[in-house]
Amino acid sequence: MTGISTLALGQSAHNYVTISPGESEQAIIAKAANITPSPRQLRWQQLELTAFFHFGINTFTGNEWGTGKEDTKLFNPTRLDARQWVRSVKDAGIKQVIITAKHHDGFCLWPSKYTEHSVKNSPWKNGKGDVVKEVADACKEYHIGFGVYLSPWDRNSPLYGSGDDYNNYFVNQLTELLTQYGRVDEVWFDGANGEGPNGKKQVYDFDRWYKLIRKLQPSAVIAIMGPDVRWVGTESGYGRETEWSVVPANNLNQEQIEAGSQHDLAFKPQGDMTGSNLGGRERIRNAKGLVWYPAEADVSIRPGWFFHDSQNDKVKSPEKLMDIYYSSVGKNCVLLLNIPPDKDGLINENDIKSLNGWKKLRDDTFGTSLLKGASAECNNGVNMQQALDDKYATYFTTRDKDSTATITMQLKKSATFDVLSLQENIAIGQRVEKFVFEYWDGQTWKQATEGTTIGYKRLLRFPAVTAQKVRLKIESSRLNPAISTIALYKQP
Ligand code: FUL
Repeated sequence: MTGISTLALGQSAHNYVTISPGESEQAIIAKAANITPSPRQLRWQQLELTAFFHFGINTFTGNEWGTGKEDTKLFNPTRLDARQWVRSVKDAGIKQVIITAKHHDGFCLWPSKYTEHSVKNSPWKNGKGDVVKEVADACKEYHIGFGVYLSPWDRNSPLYGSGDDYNNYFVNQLTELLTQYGRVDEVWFDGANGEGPNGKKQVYDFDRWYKLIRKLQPSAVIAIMGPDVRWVGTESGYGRETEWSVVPANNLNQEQIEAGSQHDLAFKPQGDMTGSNLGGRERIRNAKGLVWYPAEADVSIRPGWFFHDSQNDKVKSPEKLMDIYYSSVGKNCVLLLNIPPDKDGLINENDIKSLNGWKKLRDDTFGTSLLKGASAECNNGVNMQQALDDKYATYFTTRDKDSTATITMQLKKSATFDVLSLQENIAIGQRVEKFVFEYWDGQTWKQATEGTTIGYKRLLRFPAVTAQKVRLKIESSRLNPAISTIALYKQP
């Protein structure tokens, strides 16, 4: 037996810690290194690719933000086929979708009992249709995850800005979505919050909403204005070089944490989400608490979030989507790519072409790792080979909790490569702070690439190199690193 099983056994599943005044930096760093995702967060992270479907009254008016005064009669997708939507994204390797059940204009894509502003007063299927159901059913049929976007900001509801009355209305709608469509895997709350008709800002009862979701759909992650998934800070699809999934949570409330199973409800999104490094040593040194709060990078395949005919020639190319992929999934984020259905209720062929081209580029790059079957050595390491197999759960680590290591790998024969893929086993923790990747050119070691954080996945591109011997130097880590994957590829 190696040290692995003991390590894993010693790992208690927890995704937050509190820090007492006066704790040393060393103690704080060790705590950070042992924070791990909750099961729902781990499942979500492993999806890597998710999709948004922005669809609603805006699809028919050409707006991005509706006013809430739109005539429900405008909603009339004559060929709506949610199976085509789900198939199109599944074919591109996407593992979960989120439908905008209600955007800021308040128009509901399902026949909510609590408003007249919905599909039930549209000509579509004579008011008998339910888009949310069609999407949920298609996800079940194609075995992919299903999520809902419910905009807290509602420009149609006369209750908006009233306080409790609006929160009750919101809870009623949320309950419909969480009880009528089977399993829900993600609930996405937007940050936009405008004024109600009385000129007052609505105060959202987040705690109540979160508790309801935990009760009705315990495996769903709550994203953005929620405790499980953090907005990366831009809508470009590009993440940051240094992306820590463990970040400060200074408003963790002791009492609520001690209350046990609902501990994470105490955590509310806070602070600046756009800084260049949210979880580095200088950021966590003075934290009062730390939490596993991983980043989601959202972006639309088109300039707008909703479909506009005028943007049919502005669909992002496969190459652009590939660049986004390297800069989101390849930077420890989950990518949430929006593909908006058109007025007919179908995904446009231009979008499908791009999605398929992007999938092909990924398939052509990430086939078999060139390190498969290579030998690996590391004088203070255990289970070197486990970093080279394709099982995520098995991993390389160091003896004695060493925080540096050099793993030298010898390929069976010389190969040309230009992409490095690294993964930490985040069920153990996110630990690596700095690494360098080098190749032996026959005379000396030369640097191919380097980086700071790894996290769930780090992809790095570099000018093509031909070599038979390579090494990964982990120069700094918060605790012994747990490396699931070291892989090399060649771009087509
Ligand atoms: C933003 C919204 O205002 C946009 O319309 C879109 O839904 C995007 C995903 O989030 O905050």
